[in-house]
Amino acid sequence: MRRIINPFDQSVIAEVEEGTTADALAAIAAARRAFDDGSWTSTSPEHRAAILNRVADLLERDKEDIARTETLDTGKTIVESRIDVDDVVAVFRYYGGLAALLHPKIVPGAGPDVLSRVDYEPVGVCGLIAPWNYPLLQMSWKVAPALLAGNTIVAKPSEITPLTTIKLFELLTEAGVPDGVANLVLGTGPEVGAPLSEHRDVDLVSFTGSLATGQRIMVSAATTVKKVALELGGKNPNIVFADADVETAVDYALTAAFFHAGQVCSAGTRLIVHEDIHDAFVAEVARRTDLVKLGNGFDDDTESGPLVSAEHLAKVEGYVEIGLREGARLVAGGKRPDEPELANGFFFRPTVFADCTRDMKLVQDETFGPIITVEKFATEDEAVFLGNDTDYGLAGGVWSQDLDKAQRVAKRLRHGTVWVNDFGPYLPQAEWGGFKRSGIGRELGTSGLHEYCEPKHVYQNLKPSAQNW
Ligand code: TXE
Repeated sequence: MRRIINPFDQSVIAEVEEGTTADALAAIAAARRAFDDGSWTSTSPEHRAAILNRVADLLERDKEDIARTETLDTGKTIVESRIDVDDVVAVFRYYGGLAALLHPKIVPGAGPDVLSRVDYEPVGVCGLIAPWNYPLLQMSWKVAPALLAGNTIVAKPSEITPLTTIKLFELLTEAGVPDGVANLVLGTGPEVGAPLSEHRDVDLVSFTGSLATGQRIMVSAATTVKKVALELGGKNPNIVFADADVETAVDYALTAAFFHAGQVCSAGTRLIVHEDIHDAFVAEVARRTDLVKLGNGFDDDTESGPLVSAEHLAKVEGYVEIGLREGARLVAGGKRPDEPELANGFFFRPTVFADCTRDMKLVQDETFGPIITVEKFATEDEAVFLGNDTDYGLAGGVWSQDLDKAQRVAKRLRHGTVWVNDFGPYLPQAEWGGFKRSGIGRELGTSGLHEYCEPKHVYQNLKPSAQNW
């Protein structure tokens, strides 16, 4: 039995029964049976799409309840949680509109006596592993395309934030997903997650989480050569040129870094500012950072909630010490808040470090907390160099009113998403994922569906003739 904690005040909001490895194996077996009996796989894509649209309806029906649960479980503000549910609805509806992409494609040009087509078959049993920062959202990015493609699934949410995933799986059942097709197992990574990457009856594992766990999953998936899709976070540059609309860029710099207390894989925590505006820009970012209102996610005036757990708070605090040791200049935050009413929560003041350099661990590591590092640049080439100076490659932003320059820089950035004069939005229709160590494969968009398909070429000779062997 695990107690699920509200990170705002450490109160117990639920107790859940966790699964063991034996439960994970039972779920894999159930998913295998449901896949192999063919009854789900042989339904039409339109049938499965209709179910996804029903799931979207049910999510809308229960939106407020789900959003409140997400805020209790993660600490994020209720506004953020409502946005998450809206986005999840949009994702189910988007995939609910893509059934036609699964129809066979007739291959032209094979000759008059040949019928050639490509079928889009499901991969099989898919293991889906999600983290704690966007529990419902990140699981939904996997569940919707996997089911549309006709796969059966075994899902494991993060052990610290399982509540909205439980709700999602109840809604899948209510929407008509048959028994054995969508299986949920709660529990820890080693107990429940590891079997999903190791077991021979799992054909694909899709994982969002840390680089270290992603690497482990890739290694264990190698034994059975299962397909692997990974989203492993980022260290995302936010580049501001001197000709940017500075007031707007400051505003977005704060949102980019402090939304959900920086616990966002695409958070813009690496601010890279042109030398001509640098000092004034940093001063304004620091001033505004000190004004960020921390509090209970349910309060209207709360701008940022707590971090998710005591362990994560300790990690973020550790990075402040690292930054100070490395010689970065602390210009805002850097500590837990003073307000006594926040003392029981895992709160950390939004933090800004100036005078940062590319060799610092603070600059290179994904802190996953509300910490901005600021570096200075002089030329466009230098901005591009710094923007790409990371092992990750998930996302980045460019601020300039010279749109030719902004597009030139966007083209040269080695990141899966680049925002110009914005930071953060994504679309269900547009691919999401990382270059370099930010991962393998893409979620969302049509690529997010094809991850879960095996294209099969069927070649039929309409006039076989003697081969004269
Ligand atoms: O991640 P883990 P943690 C980053 C972020 C954060 C760090 C650590 O920097 O500080 O990762 O977070 C499951 N086999 N991101 O420790 O361990 C685990 O139970 C299979 C970035 O929470 O990667 C959970 O469900 N599964 C990120 C999931 O993996 C295993 C979001 C993620 O946990 C497993 C979250 C194993 N051996 C953290 N071990 C992003 N990309 O957005 C653990 N898990």
